Amino acid sequence: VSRFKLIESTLREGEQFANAFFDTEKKIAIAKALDDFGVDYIELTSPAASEQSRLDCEAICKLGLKAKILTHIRCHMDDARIAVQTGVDGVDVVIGTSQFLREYSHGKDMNYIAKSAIEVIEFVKSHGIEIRFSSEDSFRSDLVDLLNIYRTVDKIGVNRVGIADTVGCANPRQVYDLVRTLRSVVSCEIECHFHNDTGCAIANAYTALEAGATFIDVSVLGIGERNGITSLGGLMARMIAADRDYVLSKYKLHKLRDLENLVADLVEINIPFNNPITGFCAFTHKAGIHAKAILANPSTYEILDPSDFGLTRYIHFANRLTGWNAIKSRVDQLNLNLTDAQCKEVTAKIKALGDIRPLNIDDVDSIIRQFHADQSSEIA
Ligand code: HCA
Ligand code: CU
Repeated sequence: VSRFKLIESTLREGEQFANAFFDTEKKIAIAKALDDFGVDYIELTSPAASEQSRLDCEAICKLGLKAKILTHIRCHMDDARIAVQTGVDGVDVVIGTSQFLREYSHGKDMNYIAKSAIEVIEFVKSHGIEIRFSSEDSFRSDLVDLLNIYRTVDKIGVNRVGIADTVGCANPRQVYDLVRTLRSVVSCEIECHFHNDTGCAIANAYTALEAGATFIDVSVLGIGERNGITSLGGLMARMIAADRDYVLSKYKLHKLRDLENLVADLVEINIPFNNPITGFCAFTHKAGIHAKAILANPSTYEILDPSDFGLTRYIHFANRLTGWNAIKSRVDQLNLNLTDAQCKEVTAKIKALGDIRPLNIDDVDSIIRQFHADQSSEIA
């Protein structure tokens, strides 16, 4: 799973998010931030989509970023001719192969799909740039049809073939089976694209890597059609838990939060509370039992180390689930001196008030300070 690469699609799939409208300046800001983070590829909206999309694609190609620039087109010569003129490093071609898309979208049969795929691929290759061929709605496509088309394009020579779970229906076992089968059929690299309608987008991406895929499509915060795709941050969380050294060596994880904030601001959303890594409580420990162990050794209750992302953990001590170890650490922070027995006593007072109403930090600090003052005056 470790040697994976990212195809970052905030500027393509992400533009299909309900709230997204990126003008040229915003696209450039996002592209630079993604490049700075270290993504391998940046995928852009088709230059055939609109005149401004074409101009923006050209502008981003001229930035001289380290990341390779791709654009995403329909499997059609009209689109391909425009794409190869933009200065991109590669083209991602997609065509629907499921019964649904063949009937209700483009209306073409598998022979026509194969013919146009060959034409488009040979044309793009003749311009000396990378080419990926992907089927849309792969998991609801006929397996024999799918393998035939992938075998055909692999023979002509493509850099990657792609599998797309366009409707988010796939589960990890189906992903494993399809990628494994495809791995035995083609010699090129395999890229995967997962929508998150049933909450499997990160798990499916991980499983695809286990089965032999090497490229994963992501977007910042997962933005995309409907509820989006595998999120960049979520995949980073999953992958750092699997191979920390590789992930740390490749991506500037300290920039994740700023990158997410940039995109969240541009599309006017908040970072979800339960977002991997950057959700506001992702490194907050609350129950007394957890706080005690975290203070002794953070790995007891943390699979991710917040400092890998330039973040810090937080021990939530102002609540009735707190314990005396958490309170003792607060006492230390306040620079006060209490024995363990006294800490236990003051913790009981805090918990008693916490049973009556929600507590804030000031409540706890006042109780501690009052208790401390009482102890000192008793001694005096
Ligand atoms: C879409 C297309 C796509 C393409 C994925 C790919 C999908 O329906 O908007 O090129 O691999 O989800 O099928 O995003
Ligand atoms: Cu998609």
